Amino acid sequence: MKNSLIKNVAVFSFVALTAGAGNALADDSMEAQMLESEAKFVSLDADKSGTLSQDEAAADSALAEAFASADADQDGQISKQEFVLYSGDATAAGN
Ligand SMILES: [Ca+2]
Repeated sequence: MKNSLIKNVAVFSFVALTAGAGNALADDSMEAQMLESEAKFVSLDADKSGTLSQDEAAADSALAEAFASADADQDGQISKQEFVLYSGDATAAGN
């Protein structure tokens, strides 16, 4: 049940992006993008500590490269919040 909901959100996000994400959809697609970031975060957090170490970030070459800038408070760990912000910035820059 929960999995199919996540799948639907991912499909919706893809459709919204493909359609050029009109202004009316901005809030929804932002939310979908956040869910996507969180899912990515969970998959990278190998030891389920709730933060990404430099070793864990190494699994994603783009994140490994941007580790220092993604680690906003420079504590050597990327929190979920830092990762969501980093993902949003990366997506914005990609546009
Ligand atoms: Ca940090």
